[in-house]
Amino acid sequence: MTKHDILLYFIMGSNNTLNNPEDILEEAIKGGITCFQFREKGENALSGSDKHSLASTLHDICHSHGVPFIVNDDVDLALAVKADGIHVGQDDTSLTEVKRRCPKSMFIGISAKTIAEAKDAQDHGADYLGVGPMYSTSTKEDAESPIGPQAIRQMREAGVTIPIVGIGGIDETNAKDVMNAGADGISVISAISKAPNVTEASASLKRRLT
Ligand code: TZP
Ligand code: MG
Repeated sequence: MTKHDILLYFIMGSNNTLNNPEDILEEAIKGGITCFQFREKGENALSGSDKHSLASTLHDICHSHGVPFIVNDDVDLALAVKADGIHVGQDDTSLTEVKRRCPKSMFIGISAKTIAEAKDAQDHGADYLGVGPMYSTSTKEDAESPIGPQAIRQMREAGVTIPIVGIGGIDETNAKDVMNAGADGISVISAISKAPNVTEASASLKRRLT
């Protein structure tokens, strides 16, 4: 995984869109997303074989376009579908346990909110950090209060050098501020999954990043 892979990191589960998630993913890929995370969580989330089946389908779409496919917080599923990566939060499976269970080729992302969490993840070999919420968001039911791009700047000043992607409430109006604070990319759910024109929204966000 390189810093380039997380430039425009799209996250989605079946409950983040009123449309067909396969179509949304195809359209987002056309618009230039560089990475995709399957995050099947919250109200009406799929489970069991339905979750597995959607993961496989979305993985196939990613692979046919050379887009890395990452699974959120489900090591069994990541292993079962041979995902390219796994993303875990601070309260999910520990980094040590994820590393023990997953092949070395699978990259690992960790959510971090504080400098201590970021440094700890870096010291334990995380491949990238998801830092947020940058701004207020209604997408994550249990999201904490926003920490702003300043949190990324402070992590950089404290010696965090691994790739960082900002998350939470990011859209066209604030994406550049997140990059300017030291992020290598942005991750978004609703700015893409709920856009009236998914391809155009993705392309437009990407233009803001460089
Ligand atoms: N983690 C922190 S904020 C968030 C997650 C998964 C939700 C991001 O969704 P949106 O719609 O891009 O604000
Ligand atoms: Mg979590």
